[in-house]
Amino acid sequence: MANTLGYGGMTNHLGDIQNSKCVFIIGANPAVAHPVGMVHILRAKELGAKIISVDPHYSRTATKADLYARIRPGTDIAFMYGMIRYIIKNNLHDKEYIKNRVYGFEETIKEAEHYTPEVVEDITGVPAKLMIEITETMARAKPATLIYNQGLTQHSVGTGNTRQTAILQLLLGNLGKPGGGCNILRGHDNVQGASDMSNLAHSLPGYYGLSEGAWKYFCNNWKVDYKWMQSRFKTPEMLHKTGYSVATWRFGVLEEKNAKNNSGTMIRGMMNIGSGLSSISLTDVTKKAMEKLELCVIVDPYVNDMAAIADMKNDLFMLPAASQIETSGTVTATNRATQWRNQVIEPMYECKTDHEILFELAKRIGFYDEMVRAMGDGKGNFKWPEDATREYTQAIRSIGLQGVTPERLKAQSDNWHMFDTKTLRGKGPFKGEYFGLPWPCWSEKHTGTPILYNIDAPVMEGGMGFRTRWTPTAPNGESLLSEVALEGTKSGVKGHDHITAANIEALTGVKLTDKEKEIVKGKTWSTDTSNILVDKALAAGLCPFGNGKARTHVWEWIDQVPKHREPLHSPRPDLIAKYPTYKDKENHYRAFIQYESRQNEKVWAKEFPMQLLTGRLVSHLGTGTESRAAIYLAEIAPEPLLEIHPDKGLELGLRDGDMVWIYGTNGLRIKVKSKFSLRVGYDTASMPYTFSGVFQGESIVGRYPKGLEPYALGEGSNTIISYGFDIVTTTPETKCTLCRIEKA
Ligand SMILES: Nc1nc2c(c(=O)[nH]1)N[C@H]1C(S)=C(S)[C@@H](COP(=O)(O)OP(=O)(O)OC[C@H]3O[C@@H](n4cnc5c(=O)[nH]c(N)nc54)[C@H](O)[C@@H]3O)O[C@H]1N2
Ligand SMILES: Nc1nc2c(c(=O)[nH]1)N[C@H]1C(S)=C(S)[C@@H](COP(=O)(O)OP(=O)(O)OC[C@H]3O[C@@H](n4cnc5c(=O)[nH]c(N)nc54)[C@H](O)[C@@H]3O)O[C@H]1N2
Ligand SMILES: [Mo]
Repeated sequence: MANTLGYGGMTNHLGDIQNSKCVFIIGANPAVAHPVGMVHILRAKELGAKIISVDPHYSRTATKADLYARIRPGTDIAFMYGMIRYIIKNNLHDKEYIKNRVYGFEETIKEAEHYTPEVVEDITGVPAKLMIEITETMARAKPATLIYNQGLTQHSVGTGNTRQTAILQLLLGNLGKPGGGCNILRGHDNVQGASDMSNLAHSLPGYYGLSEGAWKYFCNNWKVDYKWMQSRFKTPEMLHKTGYSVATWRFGVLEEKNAKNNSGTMIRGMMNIGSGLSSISLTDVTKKAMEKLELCVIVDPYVNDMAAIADMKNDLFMLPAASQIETSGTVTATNRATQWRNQVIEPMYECKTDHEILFELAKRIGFYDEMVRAMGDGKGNFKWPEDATREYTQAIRSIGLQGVTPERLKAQSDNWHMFDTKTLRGKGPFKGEYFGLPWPCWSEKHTGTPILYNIDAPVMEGGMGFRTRWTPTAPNGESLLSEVALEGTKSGVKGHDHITAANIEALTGVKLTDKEKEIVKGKTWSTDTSNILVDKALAAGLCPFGNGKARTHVWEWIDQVPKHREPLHSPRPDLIAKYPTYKDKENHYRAFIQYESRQNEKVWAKEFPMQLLTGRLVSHLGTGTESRAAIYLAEIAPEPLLEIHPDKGLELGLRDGDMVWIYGTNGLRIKVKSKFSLRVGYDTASMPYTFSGVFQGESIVGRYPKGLEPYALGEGSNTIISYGFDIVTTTPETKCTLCRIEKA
């Protein structure tokens, strides 16, 4: 899911949570989704930390919390503004930290002024007294950590939510501190690696963006001609345009009006590698789009559920992919740490690894030579995956991967026992290294960075300020450079801009030789592949990307500070006028995406009075394609259950366990078994999203190839999840769905 804007993952790491005095969990359920990570949270609790859970669902995590607030879905920005306002009014903020390291707080304070405890209670449904108790507990604990996940991101305001968490932690001076930070517990195995490598539609690898400079930099690394690269696209401008996302491609198949964003063409073919497809909201739209395609190729070790749902004729090909135990290479964890994974068995039967399939595809299309040119001898003789690892780590300097070599990773992964699980510090031969060399790892001598933005550590041990990624000065003339130096800085420099060939001598006080000058001419720390600029900066105790202030006011964005906006399908129509959603977006990942036109289409809550939550089960993963095919896991959770409050259930004429129809705002319905539960509020129901095999009440199990039917079958919630997408990333607004429930 493309919800990463530059830095994703954890600022700190799981073991470090044990240093926390308060663990504030908002929109995450680690007891279910990160059971191993949860152990660290429980250890922190044993050591005296207070646990807080803010969640519309009384989750398994919430059962371990000292304080639990049942929040209305989609109102977290308002809730955190309530906290921010209270913190300011009661002088609980870290003034010194803000003065030294943060830009734009006045704007935050101005916006927060509106969110009195009463206003917050009205919007969020959380009693004012409880919000205040939570804020007091969080603000007085030093340090406090903040954990979030999909409860915050799958919203039209998802990006605003995630910004708001960082703003709250900046206000309390908790970012860049052991036991503090914003810790996003990420999803799949290697999802951090996938976003660093940029399986994303809006950037080249390493968050370099799509500018001409970025393309030229990568073409240089890949040893291909920039003009040749341009020639691969319909027009040269298309190099710089954000592509379709996993959520929007369907509109590129179905809606003619989007062709103008896509060089005048409609999408006619699709190759899907490792996405469940039914994981995206509006399953019927995906189905229609697939049925219209002229060619559809699915690369998957299992029968992808969408292949069974869509009614395709002779135009669907399923290529059996090898699983991850049949291949080797790097995987990057939620804390930016990379591990080397060894192949356990050879690919079985006729399946092939993903990279083999991609190489074969490149050969058929005719760019295999260019694809492998930067590996090994450049003539097609290379060692997989070591040379591929070298290629990407040496190119991705923006997040400091250049110190992450296959040799270091292999040695570490073979010697896990030589690392401390709480601090990640190595022992014996690994003294001076953190496990997984969490990025940035600026050189082969660098330790890796266990905690981002920590100015109390020297740069060679992972110290850094905030990035100066934008400009050194704000439009109002205020400096965006930090007012405090990084520990161990030699030249007396406090805040400074990112390191370039032009400023290196002035900032470090070191003279470059003529030869060095020639090599780094026109380069910056992130484009100088000789690492001269980075090495000189490190030697002077400076962080290559600068030492800036965190920016809470983003002057070029629609929401310059986060704003509460009612979900597209709001259960509180009375609040829409006051907190309306965004204007419709003409070209959002190449598709026309509705916001206000959808919100105002009708009073949705009249016809669809219930909110539907969807989330995870311990025994199934994602769409459940893999886990529902495992007989023992299927036995634990054989079908989806809809949790519904007993009062609501009785009002609807249900008895516990009755089958119900759930009607969605898209005109579709699904049939599931009810389960009376006090985990949900009176107006909210909850179900897992991890099922397939039943579509709108009908079994589709006969559509799977014989012998390959999943054991656990049931309706997928995304058939009826409401329309809606994040304003920046197009992540579906699955966490704010309205529905109507009736006895079946
Ligand atoms: N067993 C298992 N583990 C998994 C996965 C799996 O499928 N199965 N999937 C992995 C993946 S890909 C991911 S991304 C992670 C996801 O991990 P999580 O995000 O922790 O899991 P979710 O169940 O999606 O949602 C978390 C919580 O957010 C709450 N929530 C919903 N809406 C809101 C809201 O508006 N505000 C607030 N404050 N809370 C809200 C839900 O009630 C739920 O308790 O899990 C990973 N781990
Ligand atoms: N309603 C609702 N919808 C959601 C969510 C929610 O909370 N609520 N959560 C969202 C989130 S956070 C996520 S991450 C998505 C998850 O959605 P997906 O990523 O679509 O879910 P998975 O089931 O993990 O699908 C992965 C697919 O890859 C295949 N696969 C596994 N290993 C390999 C491999 O090595 N190679 C290849 N080629 N294929 C492989 C699997 O068999 C499966 O078909 O769902 C999203 N959708
Ligand atoms: Mo995810």
